[in-house]
Amino acid sequence: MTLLHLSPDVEAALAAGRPVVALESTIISHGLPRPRNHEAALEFEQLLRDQGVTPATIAVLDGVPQIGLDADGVRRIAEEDLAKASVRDLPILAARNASGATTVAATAHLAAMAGIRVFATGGLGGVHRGASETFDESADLSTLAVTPITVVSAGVKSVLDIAATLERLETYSVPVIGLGTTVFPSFWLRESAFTLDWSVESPADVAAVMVAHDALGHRQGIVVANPVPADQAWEREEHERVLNEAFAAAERAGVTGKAVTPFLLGTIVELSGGRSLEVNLDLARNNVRVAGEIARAWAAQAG
Ligand code: PSU
Ligand code: MN
Repeated sequence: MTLLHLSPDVEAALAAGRPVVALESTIISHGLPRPRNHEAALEFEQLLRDQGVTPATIAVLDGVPQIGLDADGVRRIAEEDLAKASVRDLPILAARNASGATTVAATAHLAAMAGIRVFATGGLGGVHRGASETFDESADLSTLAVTPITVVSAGVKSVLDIAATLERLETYSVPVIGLGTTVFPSFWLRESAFTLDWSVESPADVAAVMVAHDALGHRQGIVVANPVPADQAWEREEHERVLNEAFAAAERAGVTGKAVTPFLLGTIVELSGGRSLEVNLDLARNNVRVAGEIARAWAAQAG
């Protein structure tokens, strides 16, 4: 059994202490529609290369966790119907030589195993609305409690229970740091009803927090909340209307469990006539760029 396969680029960059940023594959396989997902996967990688940062898109292919994909690997996560794989699914995929697109949790876990310290995604998973009845809470949170990686996201989607998600991150001692904001963003919108205790002004400030985090012996993740730029955010009223309709559709369709997030995302793209998708892509690009800058600052202080 091959534990991890590092692409030659990623292996060389890590060995030399050059900046590397992990990218997840569930956003490509399940979070974005085809064929835009394939273009997006390639674009996110290119944005990092343009910054002098090595991209490490992570997925499990034929039983082997891949840290960095070649062109065919990127095509596969975009075109094949891959299972959505969280941390608990990894040993099963490995033992059966099966493939899966990794969630934030599984990507963070594998990236940290490979020694990668910075990760860009769109939105973090969290506590679902109604979780006090259903117990539906993403393993993204429990994984970040035990995984030393800095995740850049645009907050969590307003389809989740944001208050409960922030409480859980507090319980797990995962720092949540606003980048240029003291308000927690809600994915398509720059704001939510929740303020943050801590805000920093620059990617270098985040790297400084990472250094202190390590020095204190902390082994948790760090969440960097990076709001979508104002001119790219979704219009608030349209956002409210579409979300309400999507929740109603999920209830009518009887969707539950891990199918909920992909269902809502797909329905929201449809009901918004593609507008939510454009915002999703813009915020993800923005997170990738910021993660690249954090990785550069991190590599600079280490070297
Ligand atoms: N948020 C997004 N797009 C996504 C996801 C979250 O904006 O595609 C995916 C991520 O991979 C995240 C996962 O890790 O959904 C969370 O799913 P669940 O709630 O089933 O853990
Ligand atoms: Mn769930």
